[in-house]
Amino acid sequence: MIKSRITDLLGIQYPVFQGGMAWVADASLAAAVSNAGGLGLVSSINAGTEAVRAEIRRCKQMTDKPFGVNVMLQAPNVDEIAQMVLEEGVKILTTGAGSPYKYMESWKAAGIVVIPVVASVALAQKMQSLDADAIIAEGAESGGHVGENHTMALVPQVVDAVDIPVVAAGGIGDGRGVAAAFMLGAEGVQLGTRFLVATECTVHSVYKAKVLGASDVSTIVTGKTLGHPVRSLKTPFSKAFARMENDPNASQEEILAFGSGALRRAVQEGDNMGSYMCGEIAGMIKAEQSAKEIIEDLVYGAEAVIKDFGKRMKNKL
Ligand code: TUI
Repeated sequence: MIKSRITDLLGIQYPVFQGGMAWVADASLAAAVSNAGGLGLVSSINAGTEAVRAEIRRCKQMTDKPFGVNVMLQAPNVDEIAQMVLEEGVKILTTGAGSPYKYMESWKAAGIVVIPVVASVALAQKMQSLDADAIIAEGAESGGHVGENHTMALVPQVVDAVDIPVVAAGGIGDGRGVAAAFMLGAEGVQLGTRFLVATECTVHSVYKAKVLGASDVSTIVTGKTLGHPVRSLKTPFSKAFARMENDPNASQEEILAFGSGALRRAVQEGDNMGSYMCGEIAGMIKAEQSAKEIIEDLVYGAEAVIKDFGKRMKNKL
């Protein structure tokens, strides 16, 4: 059984987090992951602050295990969300897409365990100095908003730069990825894409079908020209977006308007002109499974490859 400072810090059975995916990570998914022994996360990107509050309350009803909330720092209502999580007595927070420095003092004073997602060593060190309890180092293999470094290079550099525990994210799809993350020095893992096809994940069936049908070359990063790179499945929408952002005649306003609401359209409507955010490991996912089956496959799969390692090598180490 893989235990680490992360399982101790959070009081969870397995060091496996479900990414707090925008519009996707609702109470249904988060509670299922927490009930299965991992850490479920409710996304703060939903139909407004009150909708997120309702999901947090629903999650409390659905599990008595620890769960957290992901605060997306580029959301227009982020100040409201930062206050609402205090009002709701949320015990664990992750943050994404920026620096949560503005909120750290109030969250820590309330006794919240704060685990920022970082995409660089510099931000990891800054977060440690602001009293973060752990760090999620997310490589650019992940779906959604991405940084520049990839997991294999990012995780060991962050591990060397901080003393707090590091959770690896981006490019992890099965037990082999979990084992590799631990070899790089991580003490936990976070996965989004694999949980997109969990039975308890409420995304549109078209979204799940697209992820299940994906291969290793099915994703594309768009939005670099806007300073907001996003990895998603190659679809008529993402290809049109890529063309538009490289078209000198298209204005920033036009491009932003074209992208506006696209993730929600994919998640809720299965719209072909939606944005199907998805990580590079999609090609590995072949079946819809319950959150419990996914977590057990990850944890026992990791243990199996670690135990088998000696047998697969030609020489004894
Ligand atoms: O946040 C994410 N992934 C996301 S958020 C999101 S919401 C959305 N995006 C576009 C359209 C509609 C909705 C979708 N995916 N992952 C965590 C993450 N954070 N990855 C990378 C980073 C990051 C990058 C730079 C964190 C901090 C950072 O720091 C910059 C700075 O301010 O120093």
